[in-house]
Amino acid sequence: MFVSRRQALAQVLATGAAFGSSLNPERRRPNILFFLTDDQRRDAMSAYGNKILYTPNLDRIAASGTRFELGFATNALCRPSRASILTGQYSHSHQVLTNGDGRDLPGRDGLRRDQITFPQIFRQNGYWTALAGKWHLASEPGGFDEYAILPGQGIYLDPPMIVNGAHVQFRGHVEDVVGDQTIHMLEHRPKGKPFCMLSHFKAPHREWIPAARFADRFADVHIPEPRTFNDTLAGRPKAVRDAEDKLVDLPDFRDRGCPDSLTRAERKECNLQQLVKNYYRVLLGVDENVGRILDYLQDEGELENTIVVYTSDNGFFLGDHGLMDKRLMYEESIAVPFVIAWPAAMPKGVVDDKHLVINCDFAPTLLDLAGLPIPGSMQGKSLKPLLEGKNVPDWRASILCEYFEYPAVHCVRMNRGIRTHDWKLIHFWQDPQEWELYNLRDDPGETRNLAADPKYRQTLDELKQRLQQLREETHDVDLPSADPGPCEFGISGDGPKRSG
Ligand code: SGN
Repeated sequence: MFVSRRQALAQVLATGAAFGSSLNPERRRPNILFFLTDDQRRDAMSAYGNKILYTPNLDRIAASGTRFELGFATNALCRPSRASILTGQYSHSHQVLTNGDGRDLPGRDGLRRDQITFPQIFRQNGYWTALAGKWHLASEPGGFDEYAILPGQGIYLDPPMIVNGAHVQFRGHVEDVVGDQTIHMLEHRPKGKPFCMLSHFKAPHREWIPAARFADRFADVHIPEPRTFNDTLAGRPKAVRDAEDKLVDLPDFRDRGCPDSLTRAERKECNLQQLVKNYYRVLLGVDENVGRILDYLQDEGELENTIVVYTSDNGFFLGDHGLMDKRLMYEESIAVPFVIAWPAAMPKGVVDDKHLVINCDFAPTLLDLAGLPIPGSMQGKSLKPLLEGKNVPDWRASILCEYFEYPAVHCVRMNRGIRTHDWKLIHFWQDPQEWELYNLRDDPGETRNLAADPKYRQTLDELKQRLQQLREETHDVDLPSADPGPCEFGISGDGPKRSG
């Protein structure tokens, strides 16, 4: 059962009485367990209301802490978002702007080992730090005592990994391997130190290959069409209409149940069924392995004093607006699961649906909760007062999102924008420039672009100004806005779309 903020505050005071001081890090330094998935949208978890996908272990984390309803990636792309999580900075500050695929901006590929990250600071302060799973940040992981990473995107079956610099071949499904590696590292950790363990699953990233034991799940389930499935994209920028991310064109299921003989309408529906079912199946593997890791820590008596985070690098379109993939600034693409629990010291079962929180907030929050100083380079805010159930009247009223990977797979042009509680403004800032404006209260599906409507001129101007302010506050600079020309990467990165 979920509790109100007032009840949460009462819980903090009660916990404080029991433990001496509720969030007093001197009591015993908390461990950190950071779960990160790849492309998991916010509602792909039963605690967030999913009625088809049941994720009891992910929900366990939510039940033992705070689940944020307004948690967002500031860049809906893997590598930049991961860099934001680690550094607490926006993409334009950490400068990991793209995945490095396609024509990248020179010198801006991957995270440098000298960039300040939260694991590095935990390590400098006596923590044992480790990483298992997807890294994708090009460089060798810095700030870890131990690591076992998937090279690049990793693969689903029998994945090779790089273990502390050495190439090792593993057998089995990638989520089980990441679960095993996480537990193995925790078992062999130096027991006299607190730990900071990052467990980064590959799922539910493309190409959605589930472990054999989940292959038949949802076979008899009909996946309902999302409310914007048949969005014609009328009134939307050419940049949106031209993006190579239309679900009907997804070729992945041609040999997995959606043959070429289908009509376009049939293929779109077939792709929806196959995509969502397989996306959910690979998440069942994550849920099970998260459960194993939590059980291990519980048996060890460590779970109570471990701060557990569960989140994803970005969201994903599952047929919304007729699309797949992410990169655009619509809700499904930027909204992520955002859960933080510290059973020994923080209120349990809290739902925060008021505060806008972002991936840059994780690093300062974890440092703050552990009583460590937050470096000035970090641009996110500590969520500690929110987690304590305190009222923070001057909390941020808008967030900045950005995207820079063009031309590249899916051909989504560079864009940036801001989201407030009620509005969203999106700017495709390279020539020819285009704008989108949505009223999220009246039009939560983001289908009516109001940018050219004279009635909303004042709102548009105010939001433009606020976007500019946010950029200035976070030291963003203008990049060349010349038309970058056509994109020929297509929906699979191998040229213009293949289906007719
Ligand atoms: C691959 C995928 C794309 C996906 C990018 C980025 N194609 O290129 O669909 O957008 O990764 O994903 S695939 O056929 O090669 O899987 S990200 O998670 O790294 O941002």
